[in-house]
Amino acid sequence: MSCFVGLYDSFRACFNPRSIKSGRDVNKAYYMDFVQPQKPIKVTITGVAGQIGYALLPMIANGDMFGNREVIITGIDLNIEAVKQNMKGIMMELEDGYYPLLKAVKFETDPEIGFKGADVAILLGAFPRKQGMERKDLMEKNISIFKTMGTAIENNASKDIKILVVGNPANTNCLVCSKYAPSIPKKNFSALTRLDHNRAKGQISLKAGVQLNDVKDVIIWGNHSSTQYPDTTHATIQGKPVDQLISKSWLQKDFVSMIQTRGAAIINARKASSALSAARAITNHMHDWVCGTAIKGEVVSMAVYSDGTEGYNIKEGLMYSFPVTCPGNGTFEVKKGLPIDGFSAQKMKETEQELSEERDLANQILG
Ligand code: NAX
Repeated sequence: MSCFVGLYDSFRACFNPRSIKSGRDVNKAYYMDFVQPQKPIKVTITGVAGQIGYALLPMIANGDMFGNREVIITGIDLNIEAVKQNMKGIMMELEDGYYPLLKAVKFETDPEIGFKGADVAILLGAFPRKQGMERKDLMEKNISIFKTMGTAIENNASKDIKILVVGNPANTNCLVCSKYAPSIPKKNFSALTRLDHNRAKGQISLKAGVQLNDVKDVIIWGNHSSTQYPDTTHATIQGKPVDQLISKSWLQKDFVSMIQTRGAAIINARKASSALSAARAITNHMHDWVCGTAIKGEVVSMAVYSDGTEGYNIKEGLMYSFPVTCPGNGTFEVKKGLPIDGFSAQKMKETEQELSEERDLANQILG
């Protein structure tokens, strides 16, 4: 009998995971080797102590952004006592929130430390427009912030980092940031227009009285500003072209201006800007970019670097919002070959013009 036991033990030693052989904790080893084989994703968020940060952190910690991947979150905000106290409180809440996927959370005030090894960056921190402030003054303040962030990313982050700029003017801030991180490919930078995309889908579904998932292929072109063009000419409801169910004049007038001014309407109602819906859109954007869209080939909107190959006659070197598809390996493809009617072409040019002016102003400030 004892010889059978001995034989069994030696078989077990041959075939069991190295954990057993080396005396490691078997359950932990099983989890690390098989259930959670990938390293945690390091996410750095600037402006984390603001209102979007507060809504966003639980979504990331809960796995809404990266599925069942573990995350390490580093928040960056200003070196001001009240902000630091706020960050301490938020960290305590995350510790108390029972988030098994949250491996670690820390806060920093120095971007050179906060971006060390980052795989993903979400840039919320920006200088807000104050009453009576000139566009040039606002741009100056933000250029200095995004120059600092770009430099810190260049010096410290993973070379494969994915960057999402949210702080306004988001598209041009993103362009400035990319300029100061020249070793990171331009295709790794993006600015948020997913909130506008989600708003557009939401309003079409409400108007038509259908489920959100029934609405497909809405597109946001251009800048995250009041010149953006929410385009429904390729969109469908339950597979039918939208303009078969909703009047073209509503789509071209009321709908376009409603989406363009939705942010201001929320500020009027709430006396604060969008936070919950912004956090949700940031989560959708990053999820789709890193993990892929829920439906293969689904069109979503992302502001990305225009390199002139998109085929929509958009100037090179802008962060312009295009329709994109995300296959799920951390890449995106601009959807090409969509027919553009005269109305759309004009709207796409108007928003391109604004982005072009913002870029020229930024370059003029940078000297
Ligand atoms: P808050 O004012 O609540 O928070 C901003 C935070 O950034 C503050 O905690 C502040 O201390 C911090 N901050 C400022 N300068 C910083 C710096 N240099 N380094 C690190 N932290 C810094 O703004 P919130 O409502 O959270 O919005 C954040 C940004 O998102 C704003 O610029 C806002 O305009 C922009 N938005 C962009 C949207 C988009 O779709 N692209 C939609 C939502 C939002 O309005």
